[in-house]
Amino acid sequence: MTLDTGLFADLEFRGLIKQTTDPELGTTLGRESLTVYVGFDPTADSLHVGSLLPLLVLRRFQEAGHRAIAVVGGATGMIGDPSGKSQERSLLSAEQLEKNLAGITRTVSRFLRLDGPNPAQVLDNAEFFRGLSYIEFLRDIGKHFTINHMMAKESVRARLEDREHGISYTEFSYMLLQAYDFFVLNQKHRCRLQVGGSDQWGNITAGIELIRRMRAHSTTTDHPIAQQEVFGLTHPLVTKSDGTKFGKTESGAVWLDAEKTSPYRFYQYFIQTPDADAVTFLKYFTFLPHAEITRLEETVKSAPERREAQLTLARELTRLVHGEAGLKRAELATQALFSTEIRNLDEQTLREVFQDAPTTRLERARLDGAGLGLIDAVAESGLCPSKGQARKDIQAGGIYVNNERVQDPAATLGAKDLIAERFLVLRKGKKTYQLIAFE
Ligand code: 383
Repeated sequence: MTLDTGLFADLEFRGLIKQTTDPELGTTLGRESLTVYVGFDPTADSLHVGSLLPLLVLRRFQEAGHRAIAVVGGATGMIGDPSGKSQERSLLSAEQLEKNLAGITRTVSRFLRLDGPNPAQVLDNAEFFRGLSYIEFLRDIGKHFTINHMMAKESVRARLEDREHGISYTEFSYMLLQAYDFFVLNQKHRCRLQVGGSDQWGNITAGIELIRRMRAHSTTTDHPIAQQEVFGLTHPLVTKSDGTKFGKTESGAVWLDAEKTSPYRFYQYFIQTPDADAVTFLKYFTFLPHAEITRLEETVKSAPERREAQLTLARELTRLVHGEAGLKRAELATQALFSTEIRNLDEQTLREVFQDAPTTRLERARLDGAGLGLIDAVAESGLCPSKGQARKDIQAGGIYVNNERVQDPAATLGAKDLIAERFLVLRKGKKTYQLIAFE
């Protein structure tokens, strides 16, 4: 596989480089194929969009001809990384960990190419610790760290200063585990670069220090990579200009698994990206050529109302994460939200689209005979506060049934109006929705 010498410049253009341990990293990456790794702890059963950034960085390395390794933290997940956390974590049960590990292994694997030329590898660091006793670890690894040095790392320092919460010996030791991973990967897989978010800087540099010391103390000098430099690279943590946390919505995190966050929800999240972040996110999360990103940057300035940058971002990312079919579904659902195409949605999609809309349950028998009066439906669902108000709003043309305006206050609703055989969508004005479910 030929090496793409433009990788480092591409990462720079995309704003993906926060810190490097050596300014010469770019030169090295342009000269030789390195093995690079990123680690993911099994804190949940899937990854959320925050972890997509390092995952895509890893993929950029792979596509540029470097060897990619994703490490899943079967061992480190048992401890919990204190980096960036203001409080001690609660330990996960063995059962939960196993489930999470399977989940994130599956998710990670979806974003890297595991076959063909230059395949990526997914390794569990529980393997690195198998058979290593506590006494051995303290003697061989712990001896290379001074407490003084460990205490100066940002992740630990913040918690040491907070007397109320403090930090347990367990979490304090976390950085040694991650450092040991890098050492093992360097020895066994010739890994020479660790990438992570800027919260990982302390752990990454601890690994580099450990590798140097282990080499200095090693009696075997004939190891083929014993003298080769090892590097660290961090990317910025994703933040949003409006102060909200990236990847969080009112209904929870935005996950990379369709069962946890539907393609529609995922798409909607990115459609709502503020103008000020649209270009940053296009750079971070898409593989679009630089010229196209620059063109979209212009459109944010010249025609922000068209939201072309957001549309492109949502489309590219939904396709990347949920495939062409997932994107289609998300786009159809989005169009249906404002058009009479809503009648063609299936129950699952309808529920997704109206997840946050209030739902009223009515008896199915209400649709029989002469049918359900529109005024009654509008008032009973709470869309209008009273029947009088309902009549006024209907006459004024502000009420829609399945996105179709109905101006006759005497209108009735029957089985023929149902979507997916049991729903009606009432709307008042531009975007106040009410779902009625008949049962
Ligand atoms: C474990 C073993 C290693 C190397 C890394 C790890 C995991 C690492 C960690 N990472 C975060 C996580 O797992 O806790 N100690 O939730 C996040 N990462 C990536 C990225 C990020 C970091 O998975 O900044 C955001 O996603 O590095 O917070 O040998």
